[in-house]
Amino acid sequence: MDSRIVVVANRLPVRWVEDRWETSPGGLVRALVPILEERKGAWVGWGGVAGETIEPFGHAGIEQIPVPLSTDDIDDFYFGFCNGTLWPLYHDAIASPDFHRHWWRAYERVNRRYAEAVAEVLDPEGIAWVQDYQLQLAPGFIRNLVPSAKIGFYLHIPWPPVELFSRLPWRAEILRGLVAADVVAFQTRRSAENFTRCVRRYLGGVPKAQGTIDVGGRTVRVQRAPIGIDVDEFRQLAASPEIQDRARRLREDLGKPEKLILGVDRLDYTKGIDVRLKAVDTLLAMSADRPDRYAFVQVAVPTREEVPAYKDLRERVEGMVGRINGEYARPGWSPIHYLHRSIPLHDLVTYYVAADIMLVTPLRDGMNLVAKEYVACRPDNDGVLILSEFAGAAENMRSALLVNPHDVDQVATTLQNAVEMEPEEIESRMRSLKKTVKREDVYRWARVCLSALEA
Ligand code: ADQ
Repeated sequence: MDSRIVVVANRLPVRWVEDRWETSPGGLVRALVPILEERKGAWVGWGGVAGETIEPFGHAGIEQIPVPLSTDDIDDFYFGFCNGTLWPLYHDAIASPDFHRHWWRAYERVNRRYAEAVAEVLDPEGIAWVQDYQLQLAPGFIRNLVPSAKIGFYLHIPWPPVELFSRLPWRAEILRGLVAADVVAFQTRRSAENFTRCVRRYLGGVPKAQGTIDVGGRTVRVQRAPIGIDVDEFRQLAASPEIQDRARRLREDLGKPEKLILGVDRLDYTKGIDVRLKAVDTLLAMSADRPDRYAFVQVAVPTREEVPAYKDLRERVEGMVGRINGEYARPGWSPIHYLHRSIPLHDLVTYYVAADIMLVTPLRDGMNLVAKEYVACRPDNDGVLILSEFAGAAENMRSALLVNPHDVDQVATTLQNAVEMEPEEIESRMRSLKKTVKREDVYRWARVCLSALEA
């Protein structure tokens, strides 16, 4: 019989809505739920309310094991070490990472707590699959508690180059935590290579053929497994008459622009939203005779607002939106429509369907699912994707218009090219992008990762 799988992630795949638990939206959860149901799996993660202890419960055929986090844990572990140290460090130090010993102690303490919760439910030969940068010490702690388990780790964000990773005062501890896993997997080849170099430099690991590395008397597999989306879900929604109709009305509400340009992101400094606004500003300046040919919609989901760098970014972005609109708007028309909120899936897909050009310009991104969602929402093979070469998605989505987001002039010129692109070129690029997105969907990702663990 297949052994039981325990997924470990910062959050549970459910959220408390009014008076009951609901499965959280998102492709990752949808891809894993059927696998976990079939294998009588469990999911270990935080329940979402600080200071609350929740007993394990069943939901969607999965045993849900909540890990309690106090307000101090949230401050020092989540906002502190995870999002004040690791997030900026792993994203090319775009913002300066802060190093605090009390944050690190909280990271250790909380990782140990997750591992202990896993050990409670993991069979001796079972599979533990640990997700993301919040839990890099968990594989090591789980290994100590359940030595014969199969342990996998997946990093959703980039693994930085060795020169940047070296700054971390606890670099060896983090690496030791990770190499206790049997398989350590990344979004891109580049991340996998960076990680291998770090293990070699700081733990004396010896890389072997076929993506493995010998370290501490064990062989660890280092895998590349790019994450994807549930393509059919987006495709079906996008093709539905209701959404098509809503998209038409949205364009009318926006003043029937010739070209509707879209950005959709968490309001995060890694996403390059400010770069995008500068490029749109430049495009408007280049079309001074008829700027009202364009409308730019930016949907920005509030995120980590307790972290100072995120507050600064919000002020900067909103200041730019105000300045650009102030310069170009006329009664009844303004170039930028800025929505600072999370929107329901139907609305998101309506924006994807309505947009002629999708601008995805992160300064660094593990993968970027927004780029894939846009492609899946183009049933007629129209629409142009402009994609940063620093997003993991760029490794395979070569038919997008690739840009260096640090080069505002290049982004603006590329926007201009997208505006003028012939329909034949648009179609052939989109067809090729669709093939890639379809091939590397989230179900394949889950299969690839789990079969490596079961090998
Ligand atoms: P994120 O940094 O959150 O994910 P991304 O991959 O783009 O980035 O995923 C964002 C998700 O949020 C998408 O599914 C998108 O539809 C949704 N979303 C964005 N804006 C929204 C809005 N305004 N309203 C509602 N939904 C919105 C991290 C890494 C990425 C990696 C993913 C998955 O940073 O690099 O691709 O994990 O591994």
